[in-house]
Amino acid sequence: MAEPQWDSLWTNARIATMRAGRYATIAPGAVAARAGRIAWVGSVRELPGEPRVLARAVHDVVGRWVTPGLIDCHTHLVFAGDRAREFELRLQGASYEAIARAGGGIAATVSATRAASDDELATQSGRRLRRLLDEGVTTIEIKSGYGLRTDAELKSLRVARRLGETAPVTVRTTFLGAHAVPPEFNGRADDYAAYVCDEMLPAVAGAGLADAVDAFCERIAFSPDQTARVFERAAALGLPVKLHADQLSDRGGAALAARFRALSADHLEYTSEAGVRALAEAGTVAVLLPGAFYFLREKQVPPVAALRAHGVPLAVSTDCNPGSSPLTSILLALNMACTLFRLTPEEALAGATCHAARALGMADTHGTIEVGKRCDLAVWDIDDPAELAYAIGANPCVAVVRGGEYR
Ligand code: DI6
Ligand code: FE
Repeated sequence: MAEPQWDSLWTNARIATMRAGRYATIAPGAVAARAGRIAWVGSVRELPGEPRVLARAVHDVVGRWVTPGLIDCHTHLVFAGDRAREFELRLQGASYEAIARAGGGIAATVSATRAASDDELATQSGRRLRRLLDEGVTTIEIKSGYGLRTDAELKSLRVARRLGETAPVTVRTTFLGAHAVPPEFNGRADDYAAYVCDEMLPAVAGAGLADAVDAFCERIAFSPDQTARVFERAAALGLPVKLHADQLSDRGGAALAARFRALSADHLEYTSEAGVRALAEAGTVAVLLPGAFYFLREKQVPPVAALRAHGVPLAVSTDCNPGSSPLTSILLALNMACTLFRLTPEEALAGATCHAARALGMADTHGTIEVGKRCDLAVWDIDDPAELAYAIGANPCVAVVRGGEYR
């Protein structure tokens, strides 16, 4: 008898392929994997033979929903300590910006992260990662930005890479040296930006530890000029860029990101119509982060209707970080994207699959269930895919397939 052509076959599934950002459902459907990639997807009726003859392993998912593995495309997952105390202060009236100006906020996480060993950092961050993986996440982006010194930034990126080797998840790393001005550079943001460009960026690129470069363009962080300098250096080193843009005020961040053909512009609460148009022209993905909006009790929502009207792809992510979004649930992020930003459940799911892949420059290989893509799948005990964004605090994920295998 001939060798089976596929390694594994999942059959009797209801498949939300998320092709072109739509559910694009196939039911009853089947999906097959060979060498970690999707080798076949289609209706059960069209399978080219008997399942047992076609694949070495056959999994009957008995009508469960199957989606692409979820992609969390914007996280600051690697940090030490927590900021629960700061949460207390904020509830007694202090604002996020006031706490940051008083040396708390990001600076507090920076001291804890600098002091932690690689192992400590990996243990603390691994706990957060586990919670995301339990909800069907198969790819995650992890930013540095709590080291703000060459050694500590390298350590954070090293730990992020290591999490991708020790846990069943694909990790994309982003260097966010321009996240905040560290205490040693107080009042000297220009000097620190130069240090990021001249010393940290070449060291990080030289060590091959970053897949992209990000910056926080904001009144309490870096100006558009400083950000542009970081981006010019990133481009010279051949690294794509992303930007924390217009989160707390309109600094023209979206247009700046577009000028550098950024993979994504993230937050965007204060982005103007002109900024939206620039994103559309550049093909830059808008990453919406409702967890930060919620946790900081922001009032201005991102211009979702304009982004939609201009055809800007919308991604959704946790922004997992200790200060503004201590969120380790991608499903809750989907819910918030709908309740707070008025995305549809279909748009929200596309935001954590298809469009999230594009925000990481991985659209050719990840984010949809299509032949040739990596076989990363999540299996759900739900009756309708809208439930993923609808339910609050439920985790209907019953199995995860990573690179064609249950892991
Ligand atoms: N925007 C944010 O909301 C986070 N970083 C950023 O650039 C906040 C990070 C923190 O407060 O620790
Ligand atoms: Fe962020």
